Formats: sequence, C-alpha cells, structure tokens
Amino acid sequence: MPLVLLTADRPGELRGVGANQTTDQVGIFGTFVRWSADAAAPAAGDEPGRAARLAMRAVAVALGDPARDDMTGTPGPVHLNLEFRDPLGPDNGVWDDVPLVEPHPSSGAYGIPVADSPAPLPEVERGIVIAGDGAGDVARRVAEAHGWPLLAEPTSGARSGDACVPGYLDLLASDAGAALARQVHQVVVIGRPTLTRQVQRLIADAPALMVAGHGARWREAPRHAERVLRTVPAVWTSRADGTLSLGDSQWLGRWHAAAAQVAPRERGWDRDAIAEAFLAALAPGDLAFVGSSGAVRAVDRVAPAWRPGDAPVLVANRGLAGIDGTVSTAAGMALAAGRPVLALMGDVTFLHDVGGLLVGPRERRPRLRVIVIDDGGGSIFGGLEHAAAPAANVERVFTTPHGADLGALCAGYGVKHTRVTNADALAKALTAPPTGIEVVQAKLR
Ligand SMILES: Cc1ncc(C[n+]2csc(CCOP(=O)(O)OP(=O)(O)O)c2C)c(N)n1
Ligand SMILES: [Mg+2]
Repeated sequence: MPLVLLTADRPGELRGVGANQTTDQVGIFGTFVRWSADAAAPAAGDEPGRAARLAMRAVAVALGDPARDDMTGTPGPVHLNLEFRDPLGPDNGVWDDVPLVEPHPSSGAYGIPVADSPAPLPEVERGIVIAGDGAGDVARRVAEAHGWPLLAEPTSGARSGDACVPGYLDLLASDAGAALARQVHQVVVIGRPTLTRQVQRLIADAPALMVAGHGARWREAPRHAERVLRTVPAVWTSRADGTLSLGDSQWLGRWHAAAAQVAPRERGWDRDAIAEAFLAALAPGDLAFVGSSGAVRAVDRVAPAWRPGDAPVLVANRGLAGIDGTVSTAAGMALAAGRPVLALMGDVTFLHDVGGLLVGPRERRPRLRVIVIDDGGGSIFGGLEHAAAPAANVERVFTTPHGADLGALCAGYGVKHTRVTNADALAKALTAPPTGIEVVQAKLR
C-alpha cells in the first residue's frame, strides 16, 4: 500500500549531542521501506524546488509506478525524515477546526492486478487455487476457468462462486480431505495466505507451485515456487480449449462431495457462533474489519462462499498479523470510507489498542461497531503446542487473562457498551447500523 511517512526531526546540529527529545531516526525503518531520505532543514540560499523534487520522488516510489520508479516498481511505504529548526511555533495562517477532508472515493480496485502476459498455466486436471489476503476476485475466475477447487481465506476478496469450497478447513482436517490433498498436482497461490497450517502444508507439499502475490517479491515467496509473479496473467482466467463448465470437473466435484460429508460441528455459544452473527449482520458490499488470532480464524471456519458480487468487504491486518492498532485501523477504515464499519476482534486485541476508542471533540467520529470476543485472554495458544507447558505457566505467559472491566473502559471513553451472553442478544445488538463508536462485548466465560 503506498504510504509516505513524514517524520519531523531536530536539525543536524542538535543530533548526537544529548539535546532533549532527540533520537536517531535517520533510516529508522530499516529495510521495511522502499526508500528513505533525510532532508536538511531549509536555509537561506537553498536551491529552489529542492523539497518539491524530494516529495515527487517519494510519491513516485511509494506508488511503485514502474514507468517512473527505477527502485522496485512495487508500491509500498517510503520515509522522508525532515529536519526543522526554530522557530517552530504557529504562524498566523488559518487552521481548520475540523478537517474537512472528504472520504477518499474507493477506486473499486481490490486485489492483485491482472496483466497481459503470455504465460499460461499448465493445464493439469488436479490443480487447486489458494486465495490469500488481498487476492481479489481474479482468484475465483482462475479457479472457475480450470475447474479447480478454490480455497479462499475470508479477506481474499475471492470467497465466492461455485468453485469455492468454504468448508475447506474441516475438510483438510478429515481423512477424505487429506487424501484429496495428496492428489494435488499443482497449487496456484494468489495473494498472501497466512491463516492455517493446513494450507501452508498444501503449499509446502505442492509438486508444482505458481505464486502471484501482492507485489510478490522473491523473499516472500515459498522457495520452491516455479513462478513468482507480481500480477495475475490474464490468460490464467481462461482455458486454451475454453469449453469446461464447472459441472464437468470431476476433480472439483470430489472436493465438494467430500466437504459435504464432513460432519457439522456442535455449535453452542462459542467463538464460531459470534463469527456467524458478525457475518449475518453484513449486507453485500458492507465494510468489515477482522482482528488477528481467533477472530479471523473463526470467520475462516464459518464464512460461506458468497454469490459473486454479494460478498461483504472483509479486511484484516495480515502483514505481521499483529494484534496492535486494531481498533484504530477499523476506525480509520470507517473514516476513510465515510461508511459504517463492523469490526470483530479478541479481548486482548481490543485492550491492546483500547486508546483507539478516543476521538477528540473537534474530530469526525467514525461509525464503528466493535464486537469483542471476550474469552478472558489470548485463547489461541490453548490450541497450539504452547498448551503443553504446565497450566499455570501457560496462563501467565500465553493466555494472559486481564480482568479488565470493558464496560467501565468504554464509559471512560464515552462509548456505548453492550454486553451479550447469547447468540440472540448478539444478533439483536447488531440490527441497526452504528451511529458512532460502540462496543458489543460478547462474553464467553
Ligand atoms: C503486537 C502483537 N503482539 C503479540 C502478538 C502475539 N499474539 C498473537 S495472538 C495473541 C493473543 C490475542 O488474544 P485475543 O485478542 O484475546 O484473541 P484470542 O487468541 O483469544 O482469539 C497474541 C498476544 C501479536 N500477534 N501481535
Ligand atoms: Mg481472547
């Protein structure tokens, strides 16, 4: 995502001499930015246009415009570190009270770009398409063109259509699913899958692997990938003979049949039930944000395959899959889009960024409803190898129960709070769209 980070710094003469509030921030983002530059404080006699040239270059590199950028051609963050010298106080200019920035109109372009390229996919029978975060609808079209099953993570933007196997997690965990997985000849990965070990194993074991990723870079692709592409070749969305209809694909039929055989889970008042209520509250095209850890995985387990065009827009921070900044990301999404956002996140995730609930009286308020899955800590670790340690250690180091009073916290921020302990009450709390910021605490235990 193109991003220009402007950091304000002390002027050169105050660096490295113990001046107050001065740290070394030159190149502070290391290799995480596409480019960075340190701009000296303006001085009399500066060459005209110096700052503008720097700014234009920063924007060009951030946009990853291959025509103008000889760095990487991949959009991403850049860093301009700007020196300032006294005086630093306000001038007499007019400052807008409330920023009057209109929401950015959505470009409608989501997902890996499609490009003309003469590299068709080998037309094996037993292929599979894995759509990870940010893949976009093109992944669905690739799967449908070849009659291959589509395993689409919820934030892929591709979880729709008749090739999609929404129950793939339970399927891959079953004997029938494991048997099918062993017969896969070719795996096509579009976007960045991060959610499950089953899918990572499918990729690791792939006899042939093609990757088209978000600005795919070699260092982020599995090492055995045969092709790593930044865009999806348009030819991938069609077959040379062009005649296949989905119903003709026996391979796909076997996946659907096996998925239908998997016994449905017992469903009580649990994380999956909360995720179902979250999804049920979303209309086609609605914006929603999903937190890391258990929240996004519950959505992956229970989300359906939508009809193409009918899916809500599900977004997550899958970069490092952090639990940090989650409330703020969802609030920023609501402000940027100028539309209501429904967010689902765990209790530790919520507490990590609870300060994101605060909106100053002169600022625009997002229309944001946060559903907190309150299971008394970070419960994802209970299902991982971490749980093998003695119980007291697991609790103190991994589960980290907090005992925080979410209702009191919300009250302190002037945010509406509802506590629900069953699915009906949750559904009821989600019926009307939010008018400001509100929190629905779904209490599990
Ligand atoms: C910034 C950051 N610190 C630590 C982690 C490691 N981590 C992953 S999940 C998790 C616990 C999350 O707990 P909660 O939000 O309650 O979700 P749950 O596991 O209960 O579903 C932690 C600490 C992380 N992902 N990001
Ligand atoms: Mg939790």
